Amino acid sequence: MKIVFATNNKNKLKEVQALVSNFELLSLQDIQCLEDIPETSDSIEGNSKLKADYVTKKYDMACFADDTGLEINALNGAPGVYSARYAGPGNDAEKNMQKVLNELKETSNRTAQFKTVITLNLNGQQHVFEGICKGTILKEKTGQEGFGYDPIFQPEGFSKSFSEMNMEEKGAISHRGLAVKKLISFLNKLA
Ligand code: ITT
Repeated sequence: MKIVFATNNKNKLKEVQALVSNFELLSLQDIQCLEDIPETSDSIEGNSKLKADYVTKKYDMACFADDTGLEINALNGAPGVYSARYAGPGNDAEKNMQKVLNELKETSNRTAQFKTVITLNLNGQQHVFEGICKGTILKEKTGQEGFGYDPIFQPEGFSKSFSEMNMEEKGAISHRGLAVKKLISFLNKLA
């Protein structure tokens, strides 16, 4: 079975590719979808659906999309759905992390969670899978791996950041890893 993963984020594509073996993953490049897919919803769930629906409507293909946000408790769930553009347009990870670190300077509650919502469109039906990874925001960036907010996020039960983990370690416990495992187990039941 061939399924499009509707993402322009190469890191996400790599992470999911490493977890999937029971179906063939097509990227947006593979189907020549080179435009920016609008993410205009005010929720993570909504943007996940918008991205999957865009591809299914335009290309009539089975497709899933991932929308992810970092929710920080002391910031009332921000940056949340605005995680990519928290410090302004351009999806600048350095600026986004700096903004978070500045905002938490005076705060002792550094608890947070990553939330991924995957929407799958398959055979005219829509299915939703969620993954949550709880943790804390570190006081400074640590590690070289990963992307986005990984250098400042330490998952619960670990004493290192996501950026100090390799892709397999992160995938085993991460928000995306958990959501993708639910997706895979759903697809396995259909086979
Ligand atoms: P697509 O919409 O094309 O999939 P995106 O980068 O815009 O890619 P999202 O809107 O889902 O993806 O994610 C928002 C931002 O959240 C993303 O740009 C990263 O900065 C951050 N992010 C997402 N997943 C992450 C992860 O696993 N680790 C660290 N940061 C992550």
